[in-house]
Amino acid sequence: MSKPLVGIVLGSESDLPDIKDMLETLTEFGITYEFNIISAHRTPEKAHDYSANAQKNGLEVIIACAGGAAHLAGVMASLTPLPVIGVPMHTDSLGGLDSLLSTVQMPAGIPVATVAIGKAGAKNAAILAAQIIGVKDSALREKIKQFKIQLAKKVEEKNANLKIEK
Ligand code: RP5
Repeated sequence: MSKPLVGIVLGSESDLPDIKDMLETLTEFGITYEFNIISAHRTPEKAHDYSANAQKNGLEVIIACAGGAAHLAGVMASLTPLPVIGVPMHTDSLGGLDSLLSTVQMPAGIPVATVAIGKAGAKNAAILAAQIIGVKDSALREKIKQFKIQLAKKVEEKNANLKIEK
């Protein structure tokens, strides 16, 4: 089996249900991935090691998903030259606004490409990872183009059906 290109890290097992679409989307694009539960706060040494060794281990993009005081993506980004996508997970307490702000508000010098809160963001993280890897992979770029064509088609079909119902 080929080595994973995308390293997904989750702050907690409780984040798992919201990343289903992310995993499916990566699979649809034929992108290999690995995922691990690593917490910036509960397993800080492991977070450090994972990020510091990510490039050496063959990864090209890291997707970090965390909720609440969500420092995981920032910690990942601080230790690797690889692009890091941050997914702010939904929280019961503040709806994920806490996760969004703590993921997106990075200090100058350490960017995290932050996507939307929760499931939509998780799916978009997979697409963005595909687009990053697709810069040097024309076959993958073609798949992304086709994906966008299909998205537009689905909207047009829905619009056509609406007209029939009118
Ligand atoms: C974060 O804290 C995790 O990413 C999760 O979204 C949130 C709550 O974690 P649990 O208390 O459910 O393990 O680290």
